Formats: sequence, structure tokens, C-alpha cells
Amino acid sequence: MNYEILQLPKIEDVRGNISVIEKDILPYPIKRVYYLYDIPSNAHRGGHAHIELQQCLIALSGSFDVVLDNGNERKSVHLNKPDKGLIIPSGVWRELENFSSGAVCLVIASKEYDESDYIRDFDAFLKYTNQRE
Ligand code: T46
Repeated sequence: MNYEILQLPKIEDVRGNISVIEKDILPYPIKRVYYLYDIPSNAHRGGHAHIELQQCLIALSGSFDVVLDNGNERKSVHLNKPDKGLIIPSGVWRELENFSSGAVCLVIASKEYDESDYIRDFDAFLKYTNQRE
């Protein structure tokens, strides 16, 4: 499964920690930042793939699971640390679930919002991955 867990720099201090995303830590230039919050624990987000977009997901607060599927293999990644970034490359189906109370998901994206970059139907995604191979 083609994803990566990035260890972000962490500056530890008795007053609290700082993590920084700068320079070329991410494998792409940053074009957009958004975040999911006030998420009910039974909510399911995602449920789509992107044709070109690459993203880095960070559990800024709380925890949640990210289910990844590349058309051949499915894997669940648990995010619960603000100094770990999950890099999801293009062409990977993702579903977000099991949100803890107070969970905040920060997303750092390689492109601006573009609905035509989404594949929101799983059968269409499987056809897309078969055509790509
Ligand atoms: C992803 C997961 C982790 C915008 O207008 N601009 C934006 O930048 C975004 C992200 C969304 N929207 C609108 C589009 C929809 O009308 O907000 C509404 C909800 O978006 P969506 O159903 O795609 O939300 P999620 O949480 O299912 O997915 C989002 C991202 O879209 C997606 O790329 O990987 O978060």
C-alpha cells in the first residue's frame, strides 16, 4: 500500500511542544490547508479518491482511523499524534471513521479544491485503477 507516515519535527518543552512543517518536509508544494472539526463520533468522512491531489493528514487533536484502498489492498491507519503526518498519494481511496471526542484533522493539500479531481463512486474507482494498470 503506497502511503507514508511522516515524522514531523517536534520541539519539546516543559511549556508544551511545537511541530513545524516547512521547507521540503512534504513531497509537494502546499496549495491549500483545511481542517475537519466538531465531528460526531459516528461520522464517516471521505469515501472518495483523488486523481491528482496529494494530501497530508494530521490528527491535531484526538484520534481517528483512515482506511486506505488502492484497488488491490485495504489498510486502516490510526492517527493520534500531532507530530505524525499521513501522506496519501493520488489514486488512493480513503475513508475516515472512529473519530474520538474533540478530534481535529488537519489536511495539507497539493492543489486547490477542484470537484473534478474527485472519484466519489467506489466501482468507478475500481474501473479507474484497472485502466491505470
Ligand atoms: C479528503 C478528506 C480527508 C470545499 O468547498 N472546499 C474544500 O477545500 C473542501 C475540502 C471541501 N469543500 C466542500 C465540498 C463539499 O460540498 O465541502 C463539502 C464537504 O466536502 P467532502 O464531502 O469532500 O468532505 P470530506 O470530509 O468527505 O472529504 C474531505 C476532502 O474533500 C477530501 O479531499 O481527503 O476531507
